[in-house]
Amino acid sequence: MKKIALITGITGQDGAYLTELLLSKGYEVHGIKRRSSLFNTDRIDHLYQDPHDNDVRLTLHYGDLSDSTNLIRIIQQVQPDEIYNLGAMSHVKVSFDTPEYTANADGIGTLRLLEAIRILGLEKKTKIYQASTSELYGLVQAVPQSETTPFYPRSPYAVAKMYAYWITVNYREAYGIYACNGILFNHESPLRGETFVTRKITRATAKIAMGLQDKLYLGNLDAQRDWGHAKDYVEAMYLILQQEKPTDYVIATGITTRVREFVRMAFAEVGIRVEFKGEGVDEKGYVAACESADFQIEIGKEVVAIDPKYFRPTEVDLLIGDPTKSKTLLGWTPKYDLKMLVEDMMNADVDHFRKEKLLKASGYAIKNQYE
Ligand code: NDP
Ligand code: GDR
Repeated sequence: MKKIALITGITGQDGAYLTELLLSKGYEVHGIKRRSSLFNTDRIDHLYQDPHDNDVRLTLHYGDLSDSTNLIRIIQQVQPDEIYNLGAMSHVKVSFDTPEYTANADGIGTLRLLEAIRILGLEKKTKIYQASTSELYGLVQAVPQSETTPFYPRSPYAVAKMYAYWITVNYREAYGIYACNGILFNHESPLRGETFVTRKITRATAKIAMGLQDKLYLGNLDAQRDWGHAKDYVEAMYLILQQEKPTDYVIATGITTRVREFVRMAFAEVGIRVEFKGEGVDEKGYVAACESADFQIEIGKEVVAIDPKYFRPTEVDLLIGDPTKSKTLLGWTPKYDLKMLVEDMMNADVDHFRKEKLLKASGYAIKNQYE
């Protein structure tokens, strides 16, 4: 029998990779997408199937995590074997600007799904995966962070996700629902949202190398993150729902890297060596050498600068995960290391901006985007 999965957040980075994975495993996939004034399905357009065709295995439904009636109706109609709750206002900095909305979508949204399972009497049929996060660890208590490390959330996003984490555990214990938290550390890819730091860096690096942008403005260069590739991480989500017993897992690489090092690695991909002058809010990164014949930028040019607007009211300084449990119980190991991740992202962005440069040279304007 073909399994049926329902994915919230299907239009996001992880939603796209997970959809691809589940379709490749023969699943029928349903996704919840928000109504938007523009098309917002770029990441899954290559998987689109005309709903009028026979044997359609990918179906999108309009919906929102803030609307329980809509969630109940979709779940009743779809009767999923597995729900992957990836939908969220996922930007930590933006959550300080929209704390109430974040609590509603990221916290209560999870409750709405769990209640829908209960209301529809699907406790024994429908498994649910909750997209929990390393942001729960927040202010460092101990490293590396594992399933037993205490939480100390440091943003409205993390506090909302903390509610979602515990309500998932509670519904598992109270009602016997197969409900699991994947505590995923940062994972990136060429599909990563443009305002997260890694993608912001790879896009800007490609543009600077191409002469399309002057400088990259960043916030805290000293934050340390345990970065993996989203393709590896969606494999873990799938595995988490295939086990005999439901439980919670840390998914991480076990290696941490500073933001400034990610900057160096990205520029190195286009043959540009960046060195940083000084420390703190005035810090600047200048081109120490330009080794690439393709991308010639002036030596000594400042390519990175700090803009304090990117600092957060409370920061998470250090994340480094301990993936022992997932390696042992799920047999999960990532295929990508950080170097491969940076290469993958840089290749995609260089390719993209090469085309944009051609368009610009032919007189077409390039879009401005907010970061
Ligand atoms: P994205 O920001 O790329 O995608 C978020 C998705 O959620 C989008 O499809 C978005 O829709 C949707 N969404 C936002 N608000 C709502 C809402 N109110 N109702 C329904 N859908 C909504 O995130 P990622 O793919 O990177 O992350 C997936 C999940 O994993 C998120 O929950 C995130 O918090 C969590 N997470 C991510 C990590 C990472 O490093 N990527 C690490 C740990 C956890 P739209 O396209 O319309 O905006
Ligand atoms: P994070 O990711 O907050 O860890 O949340 P993000 O890439 O936004 O920030 C990582 C670190 O980089 C620092 N930083 C900047 N960040 C952004 N976005 N823009 C900048 O200009 C900049 N300069 C420095 C940040 O201060 C931070 O320390 C991500 C999201 O995907 C969450 O949804 C997820 O739960 C966690 O990862 C795990």
